[in-house]
Amino acid sequence: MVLEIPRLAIMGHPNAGKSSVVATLTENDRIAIDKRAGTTTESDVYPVVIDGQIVIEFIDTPGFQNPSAILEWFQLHGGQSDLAAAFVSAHRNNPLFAHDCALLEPVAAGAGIILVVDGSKRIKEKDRVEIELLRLTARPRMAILNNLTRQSRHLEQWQNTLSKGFNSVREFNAHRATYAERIKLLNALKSIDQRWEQRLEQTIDAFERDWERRTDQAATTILDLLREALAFRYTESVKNNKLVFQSGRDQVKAEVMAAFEDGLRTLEIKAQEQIRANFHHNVWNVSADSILGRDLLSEDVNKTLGISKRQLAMVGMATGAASGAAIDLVAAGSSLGAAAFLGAAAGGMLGLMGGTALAKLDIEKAHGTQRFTVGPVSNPRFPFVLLDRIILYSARAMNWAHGRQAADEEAPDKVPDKDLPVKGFSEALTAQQQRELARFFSAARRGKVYEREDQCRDIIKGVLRDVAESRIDSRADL
Ligand SMILES: Nc1nc2c(ncn2[C@@H]2O[C@H](COP(=O)(O)OP(=O)(O)O)[C@@H](O)[C@H]2O)c(=O)[nH]1
Ligand SMILES: [Mg+2]
Repeated sequence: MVLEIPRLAIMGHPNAGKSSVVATLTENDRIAIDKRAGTTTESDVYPVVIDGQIVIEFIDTPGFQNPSAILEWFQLHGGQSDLAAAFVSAHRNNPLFAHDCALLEPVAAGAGIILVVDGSKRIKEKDRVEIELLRLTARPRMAILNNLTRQSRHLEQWQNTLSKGFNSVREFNAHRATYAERIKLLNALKSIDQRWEQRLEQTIDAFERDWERRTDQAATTILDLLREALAFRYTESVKNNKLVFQSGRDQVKAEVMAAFEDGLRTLEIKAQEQIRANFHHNVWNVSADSILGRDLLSEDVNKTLGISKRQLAMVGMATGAASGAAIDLVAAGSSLGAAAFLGAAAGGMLGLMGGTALAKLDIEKAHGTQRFTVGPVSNPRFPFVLLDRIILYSARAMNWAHGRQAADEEAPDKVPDKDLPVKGFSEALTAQQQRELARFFSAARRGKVYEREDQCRDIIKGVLRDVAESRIDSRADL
């Protein structure tokens, strides 16, 4: 059976946050927030498309202008079965009512209603008029308290007033709402009107399947990143005549090391772009002082993320030190620990993570040239750091409300950065899970396929699900 697509008109005062609510519900961060003044006379339809099918439509309406004229007419024509439709057909050709018709048109055409109010403001007479006239439309309707300035003084009064005209009244913050809260909102809507139950059920199913698929896709991106980053090497052949003096050799070493590090950074950025697209983000800024704004290879990131020394030692034992921890700082023959070399060349900063070299530098002599190769990563903590960082990024992508957009960083409710998580995610895994990942890492370093990769995928998906449910980052401005 093909059911009609649910359509919901988002109504309310100008500046109540209607467009922000639509942006969050449709995961569309390109909707113009704040641009449409109260004079706009058209409604914009925003469909949600999953698998090429429209599963729900939200209609961003112009704000109410003169609701008392509509209410008066409704009260005079109380006998009509569908007041919104009757109002529109009676006033369609009257320019004086153009705005009111535009406003009621989606409702007249059968849409359900979501009224958005700014719960931080005091209730005015105009609000009561709107509530009453929407009640008279007899459409499935829900009211949303979008608490713009986080004032709770008036919330209870809003709840009481709204519940007179609406079957469901919910707090829903357009800037903070997560996937789970979006689903809860649709579920609440489903239960208020039986006629809508089935179609919304279908919509919710589609949302849930889509989210599951995106979580799986994110896990694929993360596994690919780890595999590619851990197998990554950078090689450059240099003519012997450039290597006669120590300074020439030092320069080449610094260059290949820098190129190697940039290669790792590029792989991370590629994975981040995939994650961002997967969760439909086009505009967002990551604050420079967050752990996501720092350089991947900085000591800050290394200190904050990854697993503890103790855990690392246990994991190292479990994998028979195959992680390569043993080879750092070795400077023998043509093979130099990158840290040892950098200690001399760059003050010991570059290539070091937690006092351990990131990777090994090999120099192979051939006819008239020398081949410098850096990689693969030998630092045993690095894969856990890289994993934690991409999970942190995913957490942000999963939980960052699309209605918030990027320009919001000056907003009064911006959460201070001190709420940043101080630990990585991998540290909270069980020893067995860490060992499983460590085995995958050591296979990846050798460019081998890990036969139990599915277990790693499950571990990563488990972390992503936790992150989406506990909204780890919507509190912290990552
Ligand atoms: N702090 C905060 N600001 C919000 C929230 N929702 C909307 N706003 C801001 O309120 C203003 C009006 O929002 P908009 O969605 O354009 O309202 P509309 O006129 O009803 O469509 C914009 O500056 C938004 O960024 C919210 O949940 N929290
Ligand atoms: Mg708007």
